[in-house]
Amino acid sequence: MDKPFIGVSMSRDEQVAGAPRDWIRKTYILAVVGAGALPILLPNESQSLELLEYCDGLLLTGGGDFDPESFGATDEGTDYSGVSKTRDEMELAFIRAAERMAMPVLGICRGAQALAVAGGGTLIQDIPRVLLDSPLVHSQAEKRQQPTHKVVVEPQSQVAKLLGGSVVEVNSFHHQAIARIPRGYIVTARAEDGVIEAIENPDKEFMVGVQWHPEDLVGNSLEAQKLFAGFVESSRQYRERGQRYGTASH
Ligand SMILES: [Mn+2]
Repeated sequence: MDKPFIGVSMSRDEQVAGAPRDWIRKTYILAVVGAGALPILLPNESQSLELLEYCDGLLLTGGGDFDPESFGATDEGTDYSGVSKTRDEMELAFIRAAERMAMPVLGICRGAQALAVAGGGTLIQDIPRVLLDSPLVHSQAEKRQQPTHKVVVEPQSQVAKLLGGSVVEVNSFHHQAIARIPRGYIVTARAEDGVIEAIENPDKEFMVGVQWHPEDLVGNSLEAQKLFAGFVESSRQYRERGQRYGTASH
């Protein structure tokens, strides 16, 4: 049985010893493989848009902050880290292409924010500056596989069906969050301080973003495994419908 191909976006460090570098944490690869798919890494080069056409699903990974210009905002003077305009532009192009092809998309952390930005939404540039009274720490110091806060999931949503629960323990490595969701999307999970933790587009087969990092939780979280399994299953169906480039009508 052919395995679906999952295109996986990559982080970009603009300057490492004077040269840019595209890279990825291995847990994304292991989570994709563990769910029965094969990852195809998408470097931050325009040719990756061609490569994406051979994929059956798009996984948008976590990483550095979006340049506020990309969502029509000005720099509020927060401590941006890992900003790469190249990556911003590439991922927004990946999302537009995936939408055009009706390809399943799972956005993780920055990837969820990418879905919001691509659709015309906006981001909170720095959670601690906006939510002064929040008792939650969204930039956890604990190790990556350690859940540190709860999210409350909207019943009946795709995310609820995927996770199989209404309250889920998650990890948290973000100082930014989605402020305004794009038209067509709904918020499907929030932290207890109100921070948006998951969004989805109910008109699409699979267009889901989660603010936490399920790829680091798959070892000990059934919900995280189910999320990847559901995404890979949608990608398998996309492939079986003959939508992949080369087997589709074009
Ligand atoms: Mn969080």
